[in-house]
Amino acid sequence: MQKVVLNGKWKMRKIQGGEWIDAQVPGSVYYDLLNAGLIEDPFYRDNEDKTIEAAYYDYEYEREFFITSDILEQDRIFLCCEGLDTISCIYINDKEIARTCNMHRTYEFDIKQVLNEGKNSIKIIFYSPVKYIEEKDRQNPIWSTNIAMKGFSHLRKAHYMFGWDWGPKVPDMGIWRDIYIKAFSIARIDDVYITQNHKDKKVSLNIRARIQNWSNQELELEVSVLSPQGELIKSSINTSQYENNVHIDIHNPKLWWPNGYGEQHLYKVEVVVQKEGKIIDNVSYKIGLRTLTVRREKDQWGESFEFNVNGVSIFAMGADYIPEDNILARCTPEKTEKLIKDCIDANFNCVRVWGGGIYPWDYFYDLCDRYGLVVWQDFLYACATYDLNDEFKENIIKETEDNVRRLRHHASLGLWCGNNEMEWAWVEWGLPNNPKLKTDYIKMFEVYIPEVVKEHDPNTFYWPASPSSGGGFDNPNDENRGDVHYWDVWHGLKPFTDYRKFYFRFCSEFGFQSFPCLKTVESFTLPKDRNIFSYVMEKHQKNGTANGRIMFYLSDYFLYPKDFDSLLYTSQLLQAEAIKYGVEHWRRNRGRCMGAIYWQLNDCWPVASWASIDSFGRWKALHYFAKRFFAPVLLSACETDTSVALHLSNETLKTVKGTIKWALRDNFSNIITEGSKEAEVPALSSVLCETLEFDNILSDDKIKRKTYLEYSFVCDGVDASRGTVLFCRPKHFEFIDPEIKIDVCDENDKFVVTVSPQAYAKYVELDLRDSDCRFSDNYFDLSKGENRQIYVMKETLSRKLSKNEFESSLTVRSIFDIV
Ligand code: BMA
Repeated sequence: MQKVVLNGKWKMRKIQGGEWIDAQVPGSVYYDLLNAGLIEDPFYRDNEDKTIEAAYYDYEYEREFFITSDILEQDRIFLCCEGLDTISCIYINDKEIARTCNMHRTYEFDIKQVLNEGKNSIKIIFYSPVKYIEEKDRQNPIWSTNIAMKGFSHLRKAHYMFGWDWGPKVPDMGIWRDIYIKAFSIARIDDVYITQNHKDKKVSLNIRARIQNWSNQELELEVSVLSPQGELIKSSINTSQYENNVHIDIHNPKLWWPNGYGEQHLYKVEVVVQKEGKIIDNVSYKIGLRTLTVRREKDQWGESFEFNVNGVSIFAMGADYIPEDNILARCTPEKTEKLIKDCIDANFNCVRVWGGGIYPWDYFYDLCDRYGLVVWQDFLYACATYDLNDEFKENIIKETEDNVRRLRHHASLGLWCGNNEMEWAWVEWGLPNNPKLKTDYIKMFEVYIPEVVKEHDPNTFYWPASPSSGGGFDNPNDENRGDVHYWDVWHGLKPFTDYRKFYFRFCSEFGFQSFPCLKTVESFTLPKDRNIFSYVMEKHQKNGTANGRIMFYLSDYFLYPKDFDSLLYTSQLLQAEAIKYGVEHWRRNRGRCMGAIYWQLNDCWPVASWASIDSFGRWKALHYFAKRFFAPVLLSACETDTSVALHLSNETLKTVKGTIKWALRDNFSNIITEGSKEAEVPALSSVLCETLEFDNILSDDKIKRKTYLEYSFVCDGVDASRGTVLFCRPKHFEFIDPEIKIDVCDENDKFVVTVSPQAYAKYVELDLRDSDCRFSDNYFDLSKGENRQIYVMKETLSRKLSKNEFESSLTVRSIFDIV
C-alpha cells in the first residue's frame, strides 16, 4: 500500500466574494478565519452573535499534490476522507468526484481515472449547514429540542454545533479529519474482526481477515500477537479467499481491567498480507483480553443493569463526555490525555460519550484503553426526531458501519447505545403526534442500527437508548430497570436531598450547574460584565435563566456571598455537595444501584454548566469531590437529624479492614465525644458499619448549629476516606474564623503545602493566582490541630514558579470567607 498525505497547508476562501487565505487541514472554516484575523473569538463576551454570520456562507478549500508514475500504476487508487464537515462537493483536477453530507462518515472514492502523473489539484466546497437546515425545516418541520437551531436533525452533523444548553451556536465546517490517497496493487485487507473466547486460563483469538484479492494469486496471510511482556505468537496461512480465519491461543493471558480493578494490559495484533516476502498490506490493533458486557437479571426490585468485566460486576463511576471544543481543530491528543488522566485521578472507571456530539478520534479510545475507562458509546442522535427516507437510511447505516468497524476492537468499549433521550422523549415529553416519525424511531434504533451492530460487532452489548428499560417505549426512564436520567433535581427544582429517595439501577445522567472559577470568567469578560445577571454572563449561560436557578438552590444552603468571586466559589461547593449526596447514596446501595455517571465531565467553551472540569481544564470543586466520593474505598455518612450512619463501600477486589474513627466536635474543633471501631468490608460490597445517635447532645438548634461530626477510615496507617457532617444547613452553622495558616516547602519535584486552621474550616480552597496546577486535594474540611499536607507536583504547574513565587501566588479561603 502506498499513501499520499493531503493534510497540511491548503488555501481557502469564502465563495461569496472572499480573498484566498491560508488554511490548515485537518482544520475548519472558523479556525482558518480566526487565524487570518477575519472573525473575532466567538467565545469572548457576546461575540457568538456576530460570528454566526460566517456559517451562512459557502467555502472553498484547495491545494495541489503530486502523483508519481509508481502510484499511478497501482491497481486501485482511493481518496480517503476521514471527516468532512458536512455538505461538500469534491473535485479533482476540476472533475467532480463526489458529494457528501455526513460529518461522521469515513469516505473512500476510487479516483484512479482522474489522476495525472505529476501535478494534480483537489478542491472541496463546503455549503452552509445553517442555510441547509433552515431550508429543510421550512419544507418539512420536525420536532427537535429548542435549545439548538431549528431543523438540526435533518443533517448528520454534530448536534451541539447548532447550540445546546451548555454550548454556543458555532456551526463550523471543513475538512475536520485526515485526508489522504491510498493506492493498492494485487490485494488489500478489507476488514479484520477479532473474537475472543475466554476459557480455563486461556484466551482463544479468532482473527477473521477479509482480503480483496484482485490478482487471484495465492497470498500469505500472517497474524502476529505481541504480548505486553514482549512474547510474539505468529500464525500464517496461504490463501486466495476473501474470508479467512486464523486462530491463536494465548495461555495465561494478562487480562485488561477497568481502572481500580487491575492493570490495563494490551496486546498488539498485526495482520499482514504478503506475496513472496513483499508486504502488500498490513493493519494493526491494540486489544485488551477481557470479557465485557452488560448484565440484566430479574430481581426483587425489577431488573439489574450492570457492566460485567471478566465476570466481575462493577459499580460504574464517571461522567458524561461532550466534545472538548466548538472549534474541533483545536482538539489534540495531549489535551484529551490530560482530560482522561483527570478522570483517572478522580477514580473514574467509566465515561459516557454523549449522543449529541462526535464519535471521538481513535486516540480518545486508545487513552481509555490505556488508562482503564469503560466507554458507554452513544450513537449520535439526541433530543430530536429524524425523518427516515431511503437516502437518510442508507446514510445512517453507512455511518454506523464506519464507526462500529473503527471502534469495535477497543478494550474500553463497553456498550453501544442507540441515542440520547429519544425513547423517553416519545413517551414523556409531549412530542407532536406523528405516527410516521414514531415508527421511524423504532426502525432506526430497534431494527436498522442494532442490525448493523450485530453484523459488525456481535460481541458488544447494544442498548436502544439512554435512558431505556430495554426498548419498545416501555417506560424508558423506569427507576427499577435499565438506565435512568434523573433531572427532577435541577430541571425540576427539587432539593438535591431528593436523590436519596431513589435507588436507580444505573443513573447515566443527573447533574447540577455551577459557574467556572474567576480566572475562567476573566477570559471572556470585561470587569463591568462580572455580575452573574449581566448581559455577557447570561450569554455564557445556555440553560435559560439558570443563573437565577443557581441562586435559588444557593439560598437554601449557603449565606448570600459577599462578592462576585465568592459567589462563583460557593456555586461550585453547592454543585459538589449535590452530586456527592447522590453518588454516596447510590454507592451505599451497591448491588441494587450499579452506576453513577454524572452530567457532565467537561465543557466546550467557558460557560456556567454542569461540568466538573471547565474548558481550560481547570477542576471545579466537584472534580476534587469526585476524587473522594469515587474513591475505591469510601466511608460515607448518612445523616438524619441527630443520628449518623457510617457506611463503607468497597469497590476493590479485596476485603478491606481498618479502623473507623469519629469525633463529635464544636465549632472551635473541641471534642465533645469520640470513638473508633474496627471495621471490615468484603470485596465489591457496601456495609453499614456504625450508627451513631447524638440526640442527648444535639438537643436543640443552638447546639446543632455549632456541632459537627468528623469521620475517617484508617487503613494500613493512612486515611483512606474522610469527611465531616453538619446537623444544619451550612448557612446556619456558626463558623469561627479558622485563620488558616499555610506553610510551603520545596521538595524537588513538588511543593508541599501544610494547611493548619485555628478552628473548624470547611471547604478549604487552595489556589494559585499566577498559574494553574493540580493540588493533591482541595475543597476539604479540617479541624483545629490538624496539619494537612497537600502537594503540588511541579509538572502540573502551567507556569514555572520558584518557591517564593509559589508562596506569594498561593491563596487560601474557606466557607467562613464568603461573607
Ligand atoms: C440531558 C443531556 C443533554 C443536556 C443535559 C442538561 O438531557 O442529555 O441533552 O445538556 O441533560 O440539560
